Amino acid sequence: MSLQIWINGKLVPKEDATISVYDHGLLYGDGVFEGLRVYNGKVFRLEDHLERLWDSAQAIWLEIPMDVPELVNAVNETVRANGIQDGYVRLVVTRGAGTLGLDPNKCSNPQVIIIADHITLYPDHFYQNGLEIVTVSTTRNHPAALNPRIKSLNYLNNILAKIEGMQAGCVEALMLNHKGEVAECTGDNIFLVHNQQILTPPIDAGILEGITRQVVIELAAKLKLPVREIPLTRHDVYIADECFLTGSAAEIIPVVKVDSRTIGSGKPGPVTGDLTTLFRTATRT
Ligand code: PXG
Repeated sequence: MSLQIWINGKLVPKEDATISVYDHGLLYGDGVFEGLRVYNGKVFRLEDHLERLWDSAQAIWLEIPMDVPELVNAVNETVRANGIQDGYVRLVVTRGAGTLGLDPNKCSNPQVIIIADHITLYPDHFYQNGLEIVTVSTTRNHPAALNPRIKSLNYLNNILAKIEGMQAGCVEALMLNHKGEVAECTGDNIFLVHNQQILTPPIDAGILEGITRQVVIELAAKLKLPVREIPLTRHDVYIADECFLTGSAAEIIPVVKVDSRTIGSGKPGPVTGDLTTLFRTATRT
């Protein structure tokens, strides 16, 4: 059976789930989105994702034409209708169809789209052995331009960084902010472990406030390890004992090489391992 897509109040077969070519989501990347995970048929941290979706929409003057309980129901219904046990939900709100020209006031009908599907994870060997990443020259969006806290449909900044990373043979790429500090990767937040402390850039380094990042910060308390949200440089990355990335799609993935430097022992470290075990328990039980 064809995938059922939720679009504007109803579930329709994938082939019939269409939007206008005049939609400003397509014409200008004018809209917001979320990427969520489903574990055992339940959407993980749905409320947190919806809060971020509403915050993103608020920041771009986009009114979501539903309330939170309605969207909770719609997401759950879409997951159920497609029989997704372990998978991925993509939630998209576009500005809607308008006229040519930037003016969002010409768009009258924001489109709410929910896709519930399976997800292709990184191959297992990356989780076993760790990733190699490189710092790329594409800088993370300046917060005064398009704030990285907004999960907008315009992801070109990250896509360009991803291309640079892939050209260097890496599946993820490290982006710096306009000050040259470590920001995040193209679809993942970054953490370091150094001298039994967990370090991660603060939100005002110009990053997406990742839900998985928040979960890891909460789980670190169980390990009785302090988490410090402080500005980090590439030097801090190079001298770290461990490095890992977090994201709804990647979950927790170890990094063992950055810019050709071996991080720590060159193997996924013990703190990364302990956090991964806690994360598996939190998501799968
Ligand atoms: N930084 C950026 C720039 C992201 O886009 C994260 C960090 C991690 O945030 P969460 O809330 O997921 O822990 C993201 C999230 C996709 C996809 O479809 C992208 C993300 C997450 C899931 C799927 O490419 N990005």
